[in-house]
Amino acid sequence: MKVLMTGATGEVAGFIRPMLRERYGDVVLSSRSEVEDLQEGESSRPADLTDRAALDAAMEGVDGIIHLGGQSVEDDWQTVLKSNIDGLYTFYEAARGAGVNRVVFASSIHAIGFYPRHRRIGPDDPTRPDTRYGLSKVFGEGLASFYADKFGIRTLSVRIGQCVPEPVDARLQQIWLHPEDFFQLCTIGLEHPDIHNQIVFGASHNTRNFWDNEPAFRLGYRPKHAAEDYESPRSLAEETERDPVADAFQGGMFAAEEFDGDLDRALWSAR
Ligand code: 15L
Repeated sequence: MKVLMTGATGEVAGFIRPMLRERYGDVVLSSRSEVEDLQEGESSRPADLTDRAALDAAMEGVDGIIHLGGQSVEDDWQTVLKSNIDGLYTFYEAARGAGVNRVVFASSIHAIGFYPRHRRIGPDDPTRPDTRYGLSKVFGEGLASFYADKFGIRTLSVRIGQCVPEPVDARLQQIWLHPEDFFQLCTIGLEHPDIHNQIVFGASHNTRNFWDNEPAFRLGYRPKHAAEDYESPRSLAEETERDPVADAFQGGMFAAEEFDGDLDRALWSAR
């Protein structure tokens, strides 16, 4: 299987590149600029997400894509619109044109960030974006659904909590995704025969997490890492002193930024 990974110069891509090479051999890496530290088995095909011709060239001969590219945190609307709305539409059109029918879409916890921390939710609960960025991930999940039903492109959308090697604080104890576990989800998304369009949560085996990830387990996901196995250097008590809105919602500081709403009502409505 020839796999393309976008967002290839980002942090998460850096974690999974070795695993990708080992499993799939020839891997195509794409970012806005050339990937400069190419390893054996990797090639670079740069493409801006709004540049259809460059995306066409990047996707030539490709069987499956891990799409990590685009805006990965909150920003102004024009920035989010360009890469995560317009750019993602161009991306799916290019995939359709190139005959690629497998996509792993890096969605985010921020698609549901306005759920209270005490609510346990599954992928089928309504979305509750906490930022313009989170809203763009909801759009991406919608786009994936549309392209699956209309054009047969099969997507696994992974709502990543935070993908880093260690869960260094109390929030990460709940939302942490070890890069190896993320890669396991990527292989499921690229290879599992029973995927049409599916949303899962990108979390390791953290007993304190907020999510019911049953659809992922049904597809064979068996996370190997657990946040509880690590010492958390920053305690929940410390975090609790930060911001009442951040502490109330799953999205943390993303929910708190610019918050000018009614905290009690927002919590009550999601009880
Ligand atoms: C995200 O969606 C970001 O891409 C990532 O960088 C983290 O900030 C993460 O959310 C988070 O909320 O911790």
